[in-house]
Amino acid sequence: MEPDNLLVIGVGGLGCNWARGAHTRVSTESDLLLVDADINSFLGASHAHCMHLDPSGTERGSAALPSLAGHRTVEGLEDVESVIEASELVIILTGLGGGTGTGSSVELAKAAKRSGSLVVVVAGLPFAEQTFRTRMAMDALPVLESVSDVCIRVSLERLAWHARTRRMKWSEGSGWIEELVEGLVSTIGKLGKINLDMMDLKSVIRHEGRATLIVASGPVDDIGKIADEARRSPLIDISLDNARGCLIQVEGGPDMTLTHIASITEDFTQRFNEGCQVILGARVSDRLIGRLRIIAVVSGLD
Ligand SMILES: Nc1nc2c(ncn2[C@@H]2O[C@H](COP(=O)(O)OP(=O)(O)OP(=O)(O)O)[C@@H](O)[C@H]2O)c(=O)[nH]1
Ligand SMILES: [Mg+2]
Repeated sequence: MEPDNLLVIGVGGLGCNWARGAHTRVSTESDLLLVDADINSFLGASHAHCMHLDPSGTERGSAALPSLAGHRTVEGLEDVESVIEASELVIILTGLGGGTGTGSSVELAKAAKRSGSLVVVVAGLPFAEQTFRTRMAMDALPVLESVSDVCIRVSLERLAWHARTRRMKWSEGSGWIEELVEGLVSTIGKLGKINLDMMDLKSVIRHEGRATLIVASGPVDDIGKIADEARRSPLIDISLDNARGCLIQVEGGPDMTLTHIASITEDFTQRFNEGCQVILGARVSDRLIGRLRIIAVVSGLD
């Protein structure tokens, strides 16, 4: 796949933060589009395509008005159409509950779908005490899910918890959002030992039910622990038991063997549905000597 066939889009303040951080890991194999009404979201990202939703330049957001943001997005689509149309896979990162992310991400997902792209959305869900924002997010989710191929819900609560244990910032993705995007792009965008492609991803996500993405890593001599971490890693409360589809990419250093690949896959998928469709890929990366990393799309969840 050509590099510019992969596009990372950040929408709204939080989404742009996440996208800027995640894109630094995949800048050679994907393009970046930032969408916000607040020009501060574009600072330091001169390499990015930017869609400024407030042409008059006086506002800092969409004043918690998703419909306004949605409307402005549709009006501005023409300027970014060529970037979206060139992409086979579009990854949209956003935090729901504000005006821009909530309203604009739906229109961007629709545009990407119309141009035939596969659309993966990573949607942050507000903290529990943010009741108004949570209500707004919950209203938007079904729409977002209906216009995307995979919609991954990320609880900001859990992300913040992960951030504390990793000494990182949830607003910058806790390290986890970056890993997720890097995993997706490297799974789909690069040649591996056993190559996976877009058709494999499409085939896995067609299973009915919810889908989620998993990233976990650890030393190659403790496969059980990596599989365990993987099963616990979803950032939203959802059980993987009985999953009906799974695309799994195992990455390791040059010391990785086929036995490693087989045992981690077996361990990770042991509680999945008996008839679960498992598609396996593997990739060698010099940076991972002595370690294994798995990235999985798990679908058909109850
Ligand atoms: N507690 C807390 N939550 C935040 C903060 N910033 C963002 N969030 C959460 O992230 C969600 C998305 O926020 P933003 O990305 O800033 O919103 P936006 O899409 O830019 O929307 P507008 O600014 O209203 O146009 C919110 O609904 C909150 O749940 C923050 O500073 N503190
Ligand atoms: Mg904002």
